[in-house]
Amino acid sequence: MKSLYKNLFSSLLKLRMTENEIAKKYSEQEMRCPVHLSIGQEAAAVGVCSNLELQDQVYSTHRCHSHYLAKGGDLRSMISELYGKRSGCCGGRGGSMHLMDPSVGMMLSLPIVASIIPIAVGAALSLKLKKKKNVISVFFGDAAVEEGVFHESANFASLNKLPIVFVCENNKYSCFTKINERQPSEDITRLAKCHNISNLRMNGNNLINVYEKSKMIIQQIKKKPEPFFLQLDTYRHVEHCGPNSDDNLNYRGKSELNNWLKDDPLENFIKFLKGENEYDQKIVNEINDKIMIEINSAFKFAKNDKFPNPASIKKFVYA
Ligand SMILES: Cc1ncc(C[n+]2csc(CCOP(=O)(O)OP(=O)(O)O)c2C)c(N)n1
Ligand SMILES: [Mg+2]
Repeated sequence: MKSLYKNLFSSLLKLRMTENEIAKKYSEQEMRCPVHLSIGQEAAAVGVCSNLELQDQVYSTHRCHSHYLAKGGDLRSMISELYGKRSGCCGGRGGSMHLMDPSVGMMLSLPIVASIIPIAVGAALSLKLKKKKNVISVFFGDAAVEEGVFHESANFASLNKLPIVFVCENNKYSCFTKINERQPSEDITRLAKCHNISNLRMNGNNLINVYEKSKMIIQQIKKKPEPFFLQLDTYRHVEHCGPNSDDNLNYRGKSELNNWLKDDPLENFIKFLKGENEYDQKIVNEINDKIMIEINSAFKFAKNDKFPNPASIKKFVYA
């Protein structure tokens, strides 16, 4: 297997296996932190982040597990954070919607919809003022563009030619409300166009395509700083928050659901590898085993870790 394909596959599989394990622990009521799983949407994170260097920065939302891991965030600190333990990336105070690991450029995740966008734009301004050749990548959902602050941020980034990729993961839903009940068109690039921002809409479940396109976009921004808006159409496989299916509520049509579940990023990539004659079951098994060992060790560590000292409750509270 070519080393690029091996790296992409390992990264994709690690996200899927980690999310599945979190889902399991949550279902067994061993973990109580609410989790917005990225199962089904992982190719966006892997495709974009695989083109980023250590000093490039990522900002994310409530659905941040995949961005954190794809940027190289530490797995133990993530799982400990989900268990509310002191070795967690926020000392056990943040939970699943506040994942960060600045040592690898995973700067911040915030659950208030769209609130991360102006912060990422500020970071892009900082890079530009410091004449750094790095790029910011900010991930958000289709609902975030409905907040006014998205437009102020996009306008500012465009006007000041900031080095930022706006990555909009369009999974069609804001909780239970479909995009066509909220916006006049599912083509969200129309909102980039009105701010004079170069843009592209594509299927976000085809890892190799997302990887290749974002490679070009990121290289271009590094040569000549200016924002880019990338719309990646995708689908979440489980409920908005939690490990279960909520399709008994019938807010997602049966045929839509079946079509999107078949367009699975992991299955798609395996098909791609087979088509290229690059699929090697022995290597895949090795990758799988290595990831499982890492995941088991992270969960074991997190469970044995201590909760934060109650006496430290006021630490980090700004007076
Ligand atoms: C300002 C604000 N309003 C409402 C919420 C409640 N809320 C949390 S996630 C969410 C839906 C977000 O949808 P989207 O941005 O498309 O991301 P997805 O969950 O689909 O990944 C909402 C409404 C919130 N967190 N922040
Ligand atoms: Mg959405």
